[in-house]
Amino acid sequence: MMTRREAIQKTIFATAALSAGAMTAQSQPAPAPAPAAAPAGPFKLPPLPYAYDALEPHIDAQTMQIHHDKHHAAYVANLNKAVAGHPDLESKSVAELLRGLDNLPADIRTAVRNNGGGHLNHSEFWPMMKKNGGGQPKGELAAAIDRDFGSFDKFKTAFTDAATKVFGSGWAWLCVPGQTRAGAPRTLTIESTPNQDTLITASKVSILGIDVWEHAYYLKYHNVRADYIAAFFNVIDWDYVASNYEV
Ligand code: MN3
Repeated sequence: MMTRREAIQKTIFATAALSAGAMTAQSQPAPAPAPAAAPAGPFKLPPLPYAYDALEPHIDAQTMQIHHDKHHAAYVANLNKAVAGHPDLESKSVAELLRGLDNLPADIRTAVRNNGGGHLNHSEFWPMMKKNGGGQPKGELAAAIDRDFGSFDKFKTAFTDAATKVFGSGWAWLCVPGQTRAGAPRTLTIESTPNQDTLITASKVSILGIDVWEHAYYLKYHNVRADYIAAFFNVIDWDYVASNYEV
């Protein structure tokens, strides 16, 4: 079963694919992403919802191209490899596979954890950014950030701190509880996960995340993760993040 949020994201990815196609048809200066070969298997690489250079100068086009077309594509290909020959698993969503990790055959559990997690994390990550992003959220999310962190600046400091402190490769996230009673406050928290682990089994839903693997920033920022984190705030699509909060 897909959750409502997963269903909405599916629609967003599909819409993004259409608009990326539409941009190509017009005279868009930068080529829209066109992954070379669709990987064999049930899992597909979602198209980047903007051109490779859309996030320049904050995140460079070459990093985006390699990150999406090589790294994300590899997670998808390796996830397909892992479930090949398991018809019962091939029909599940990546979220269902990750929720049921403990029930998977032991010989593919780690591959699904790493590559399924990589596929899900990156699929969530791309639409959290946009050309001319940045600024601050509005509306319900802005009020929740003030309520739970004190101010936007205090949130920014806490999120930056969490992203800075991820040891090695991983992610920092702004989250809401996975399930709350109707009418209960949906308290925002900041979490981090190592490697390609997700929050899917932690009863948390990530509404914003930053990839702090070196592959996300090394070409432009080298070892200076702090500069990449600061730049990331210039590309956040707060309307999209707010829509994640309001789901
Ligand atoms: Mn990555």
